[in-house]
Amino acid sequence: MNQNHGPTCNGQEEYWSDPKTHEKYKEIISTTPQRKGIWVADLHQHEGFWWSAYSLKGVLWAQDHFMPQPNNVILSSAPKSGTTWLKALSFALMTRTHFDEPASPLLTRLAHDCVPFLESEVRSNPQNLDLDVPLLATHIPYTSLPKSIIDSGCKIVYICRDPKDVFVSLWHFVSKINAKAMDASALEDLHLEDAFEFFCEGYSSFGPYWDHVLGYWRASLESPGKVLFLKYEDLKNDTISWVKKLAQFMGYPFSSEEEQKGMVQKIVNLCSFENLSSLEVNKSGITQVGTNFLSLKNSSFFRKGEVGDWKNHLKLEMATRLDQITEQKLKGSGLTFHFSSNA
Ligand code: PAP
Repeated sequence: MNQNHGPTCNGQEEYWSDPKTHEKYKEIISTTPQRKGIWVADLHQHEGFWWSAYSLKGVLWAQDHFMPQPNNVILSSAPKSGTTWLKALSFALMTRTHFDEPASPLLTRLAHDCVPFLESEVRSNPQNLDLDVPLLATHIPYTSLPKSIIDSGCKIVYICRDPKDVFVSLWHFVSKINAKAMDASALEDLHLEDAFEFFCEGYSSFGPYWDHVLGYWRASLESPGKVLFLKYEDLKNDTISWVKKLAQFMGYPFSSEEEQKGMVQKIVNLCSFENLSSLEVNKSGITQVGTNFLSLKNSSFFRKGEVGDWKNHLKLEMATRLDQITEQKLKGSGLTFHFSSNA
């Protein structure tokens, strides 16, 4: 256990696979365009997106080997869009008949430790998939998802967020990791202005952000029964209604008896930022990314949990620029973010 509870990286990935496969992926990655971006290590371009080498190995593995169960529900997002919240809500919804609320694992485990990521925890050890709670998460863009997922009957829930808040959240998160972790070449401070340029240009982990969002948006229009598209802000504004929609979509609808007993509100309360961020496990615990790759403070997944915190960090011209990029990228798609930089 890391005594100072700072983020660490021992650089050792644990492989489920044989050394030959590992070498093959290393070879593929070594031929990709590579550059600095918003992440603690260089990013690699593959299939139109920028990835850390670690995540890219994860997606290559998933594309080659992952076979979902038909009842799997995939929780998808670009980083810092609301993944932790969506994981907590979905886990609480699925397990509400197994656990009485006081005994929910969410009270003693970080949401990330309840729902594994495909490209890290599942890739490290496919047994990390809990067959009783068929949830798994991913940051993989829609167009790079394993064909086995696309062709399956699995449902996908996607959450996105105002890019301005995503950027601010991401910058804080990466700055915290940068402080101590990873290799020496990645130890430089990441200034807000530089990070902002990277984000606008799409050089962020799993970026460009807008392309990530649009891939799932289009899929949700084409297959609304397969892909549920959520916005963090909607979930914040009307959590009860969206949690009911989520439950219905995942195939775990609330019965009228549950509704009468206040079960929806109980789940909303359990998974609220205020509740989760105040739990001991989320204040002082540590989580491992992959089996043993990177350890992070659980508290780094809970910062403010607000809509519009960008106002405290971005100059007006930065906000306006991001809004313009958003407008331009989403033009004609039917998707909008009604969050003006003057709000
Ligand atoms: P990840 O992609 O690394 O898993 P993710 O959970 O998507 O991160 O995003 C973290 C953001 O969600 C943080 O936003 P902030 O930096 O603007 O504060 C975090 O505070 C917020 N968050 C975490 N849990 C909740 C929750 N239960 N309700 C609302 N927001 C939450």
